[in-house]
Amino acid sequence: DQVPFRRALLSVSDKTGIVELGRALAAAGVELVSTGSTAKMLADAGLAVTEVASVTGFQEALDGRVKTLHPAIHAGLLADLRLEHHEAQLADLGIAPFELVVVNLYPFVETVRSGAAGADVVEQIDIGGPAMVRAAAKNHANVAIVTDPRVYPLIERAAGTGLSLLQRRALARDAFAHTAAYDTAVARWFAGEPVDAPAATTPAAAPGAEAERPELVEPGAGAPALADASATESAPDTGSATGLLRAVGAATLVQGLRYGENSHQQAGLFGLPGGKGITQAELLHGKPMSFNNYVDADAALRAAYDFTEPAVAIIKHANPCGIAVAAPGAADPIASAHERAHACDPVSAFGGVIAANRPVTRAMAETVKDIFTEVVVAPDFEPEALELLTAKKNLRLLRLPEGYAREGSELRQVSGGVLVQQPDTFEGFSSHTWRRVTGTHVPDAVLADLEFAWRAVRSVKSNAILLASGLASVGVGMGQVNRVDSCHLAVSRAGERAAGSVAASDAFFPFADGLQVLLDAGVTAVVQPGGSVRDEEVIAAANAAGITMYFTGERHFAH
Ligand code: 93A
Repeated sequence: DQVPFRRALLSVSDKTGIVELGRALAAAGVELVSTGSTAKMLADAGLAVTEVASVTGFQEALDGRVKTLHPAIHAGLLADLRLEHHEAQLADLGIAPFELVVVNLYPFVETVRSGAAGADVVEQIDIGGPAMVRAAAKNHANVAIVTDPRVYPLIERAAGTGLSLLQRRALARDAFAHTAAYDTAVARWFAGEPVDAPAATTPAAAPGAEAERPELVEPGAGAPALADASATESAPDTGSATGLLRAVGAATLVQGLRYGENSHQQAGLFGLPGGKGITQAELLHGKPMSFNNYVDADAALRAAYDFTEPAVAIIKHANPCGIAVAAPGAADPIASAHERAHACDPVSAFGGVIAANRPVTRAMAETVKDIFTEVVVAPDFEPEALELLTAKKNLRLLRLPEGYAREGSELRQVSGGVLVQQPDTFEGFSSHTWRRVTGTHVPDAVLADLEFAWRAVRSVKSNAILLASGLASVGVGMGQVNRVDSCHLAVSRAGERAAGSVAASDAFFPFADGLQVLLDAGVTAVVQPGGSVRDEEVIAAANAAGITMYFTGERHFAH
C-alpha cells in the first residue's frame, strides 16, 4: 500500500524547512510543483521547480486570490488511481497526479494578533490552501498530505519510497484537524471573539528539530516516545468501563506495525490519551517492535511489576518461562532476579522478552548480552548496560515512560462487542489470611516462597501451576486445558528441582490427580484457592503425603 512519490505540490506560508525538504525530494527524483514565493525560494536554492502557473496555463489572478484553484491542480489531487476511469480521464485531460502535497495556510491568527486592519485580516483567509489540503486528505488512498513542518524529516526519509496507507491516513486526520482549527479561528474572528491559536496552526518546530509525529513513524525507523503534546493531555479515568471505552475511542495511531500476529495481517499500535504504558515506551535500540513483541513485553511487565521487590519476568508467547525476585542480600538485586528467572527454564528463555521493574544494571546486561533475547523492557538502563546491550544488533531495548502504569480497567474484544473488567490487582496476598488445611506450620522461608508463588502464578495463563524455590520459579505449567497436564508440565520443567519446591495453583484442584503429580515429584507445600466439591479428596492426598497446604479463598485465573 506504499504510494511512491513522483510529483509533489509545495505551497507554504511558513517556509521553515521547505528547502531541505525540496532538496531531499528532488534528490529522490520527485518533480516539484510550487506556488509563487515558495517556488521562488526553491529555485533560489538551485532546485528545479515547475510553477503552478505553467501547470494551469493561468497566471495568478486577483492579487493571488486565485492561484491553485484550477482543475489542472485539483484533478491531480483528487483522482483516485485505483479506479481505471479516473486514470483514463486524467490521461485524456493531460493532467498528472500528485502523490505528495505540502501546504500550510496563510497566517490568519498571527495577522489578527498583530493588530492588522480588518481588510488585511480578511485577505489572510486562505481559500486555495484549505482546498488543496482537504482534497489531498480526502484522497489519502493516493496522496500524502503534510501540513506540519515537524513531519518533514519523515518525508525526507521516505522520499524514495513513499508512505504507507496507515501513515497517509494519519496525515489526513491531521490535515482535517488543521483546516477545522483554521476555520474555527476565522469564525471566532467574525464573531468578535478572541482567536485562540488553534493547536494545529501553532508555529512549526524550530528549524532542524527532529520533532516528527511519532504516529507517522514508518516501520523500520524506530519508535520514539509519544510527542509532548500527548504528555500534557490529562489521562482519562480508565478505572471504569465507560472511562476506558471513552479513552479507547480517543486513541490515536502511534505507529503502523510491519504486520500483525502473522505477516499477512495488517496491524497498528494505538495509544490512549495520557497513557503511561508500553505504548508510550521509547525504543532506545534495535528494530521496531512487532505486534507479538508488544503482546509479550506487556505480559512481561504485568508479571515483573506485580512485585514491589526487584523482579524480572521472562516471557514467551505471553507466558512466563521464568519469574524471580532478587535473592535476599544480593549485591546487584535486579541482576540476581534476572539470573534466577533465566535459570527457571533456559531452553524456553531463548528468544524471549525480558521485563525488569528496576533499571537494568551493567551486571544484568553482562548476562543478558549472551542470551538470544527479542526485547528488554525496563524503567531505565544504566549507561554501561546500554553500552553492552546496544552492541547486540537484533535486541530491542525499550524504556518505559516515567510513572509507568497500567489502566484501571482492561478490555478484550469479543465478536459484536467488548468485555471490560477490573484488572486482577487483588492485594490480599499475605499468608496471614490463608487457611492451613493440612500439615504443620512451615518455616518463614517456605512461607515466603509460597507467597511469591501465589503472586507469580497469576501472570501465568490458566490452567496455571507454578513451582518455586528461593523466591524464584523453578517450573511453570501453563495454558493447559486440564490442571493435571499443567502439573505434569511444571514438574517436568522443574526436573530435580521439583523435589523440595513449593507449588501454587491458580485455581482449585478439581480432583486429587493433579496434586498427586506434584506430591510424587516431592513438592513440600502447596497454596491454592480451595473450593472444589472434591476438596476432601485433595486434602486427603496432601495429608497422606504429609505436606502443608493452604487455601486462599480466591483464585487468579488469567485466560
Ligand atoms: O489566495 S488563496 O486563497 N488562493 C489560492 O489559490 C491559493 N493557492 C495557495 N491562497 C492560496 N494558496 C496559499 O498560498 C497556500 O495555502 C500557502 O499558504 C500560500 C503559499 O503561497 P506562496 O508560495 O506564494 O508563498
